[in-house]
Amino acid sequence: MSERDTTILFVGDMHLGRLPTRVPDGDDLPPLAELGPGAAWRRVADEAVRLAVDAVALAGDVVHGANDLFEGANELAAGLESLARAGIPVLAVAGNHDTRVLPDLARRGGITLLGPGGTWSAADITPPGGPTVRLVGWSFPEPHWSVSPLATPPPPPETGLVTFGLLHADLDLADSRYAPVSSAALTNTGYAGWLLGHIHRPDEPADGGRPFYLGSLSGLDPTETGRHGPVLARIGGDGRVAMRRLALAPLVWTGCELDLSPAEDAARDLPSLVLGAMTDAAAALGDDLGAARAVGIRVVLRGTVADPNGVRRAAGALVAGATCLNARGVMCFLEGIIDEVRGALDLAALAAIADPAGLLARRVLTLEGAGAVPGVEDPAGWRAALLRDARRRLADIDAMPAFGNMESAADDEAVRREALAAARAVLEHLLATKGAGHAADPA
Ligand SMILES: [Mn+2]
Repeated sequence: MSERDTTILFVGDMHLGRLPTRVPDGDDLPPLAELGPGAAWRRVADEAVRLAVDAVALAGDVVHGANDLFEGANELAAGLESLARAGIPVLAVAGNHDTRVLPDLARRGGITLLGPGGTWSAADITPPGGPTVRLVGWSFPEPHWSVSPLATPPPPPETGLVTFGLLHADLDLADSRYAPVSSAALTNTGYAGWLLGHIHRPDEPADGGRPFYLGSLSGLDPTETGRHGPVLARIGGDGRVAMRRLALAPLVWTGCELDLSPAEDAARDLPSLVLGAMTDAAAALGDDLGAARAVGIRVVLRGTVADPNGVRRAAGALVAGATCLNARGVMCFLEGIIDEVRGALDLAALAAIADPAGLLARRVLTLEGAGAVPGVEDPAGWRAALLRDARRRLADIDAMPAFGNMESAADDEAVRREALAAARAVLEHLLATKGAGHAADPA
């Protein structure tokens, strides 16, 4: 029996050389370079040294691409130097972004590349006093690769030796051009685990030898929400494996919804309502906040308000003003506001008159599913016809190369929501311009 556990720190897509998008210029925020992948990687190296791990393993897309090569290579080198000083080996596979760059960087030293050119190769980690752990990896041979990496089988696991697979691939998408691979087939290899790069949304570390995505090391844009960071694997002498994610990302993204219906004057009160929502969103992060230096928050506005255009103007001013607040000692900034508010309209009264606004109001009521609509004999039948028409138009848009596959997966409910939002927006605009026209026309 070994005297101690073997530990490996696994790192997902870093995209070194890139900077996070959608961070406003604000005096209160740390500089962008302190919030990006380079800063996240420095933290990983520091933590690896502090924990005295036995190896660091990188699952591809380490460097973003040839355009950011110098930035990326410099950032990588900073972390590799401190790991080398501490005697911690670094192993990696290449992804679709660093197919050519990573092997070149590995040749310069500091990284052992696994699976060069679409082969499988293994490296053993043999720390004194700890159990030996084998890493088996496969690297992208070309930026696009439509064949499963398992077309050539990886070496079978050896009895009594804990083996992990390290791979950059697209799980369970047979048509993918990014190394499509089946999760069941990976699980069937009998490895202790498969740690994957490519998809930036992190999964919970999986047990039972099942594959899971490490996720991007630090969220690169507002869609990359949740807890990001490396996964620490601890392997006991009895072969038991424990994995947990360390929330080391310097920048955390989150979102929240704000219902404006109860507000007395939503446009006037928007700044304080948004600040309240941001404070709640930061508090709701809990442990996901981890070691973050900044939090980007996207607020979705919902509800029915008297003055939707006033709300829109107030929202625009808040976003343009790089709104920041200090919550739990971390700077939280307003990344953006998604406006889904509706104007308070007397739709039935509008629909009773057959002018352009009234005809639109009839459509809105019908799409909302009203049982009776002024001027409409069979609302349910018309609703079905409206949706058929909307689907046909969306199919036309979908056929245009620039919008390919945009809405092809949309179901009837998604089409109804979109059509309803569009009809409401046009109706509100029509009424606003009509009102302005009247006011400017006293004679
Ligand atoms: Mn990636």
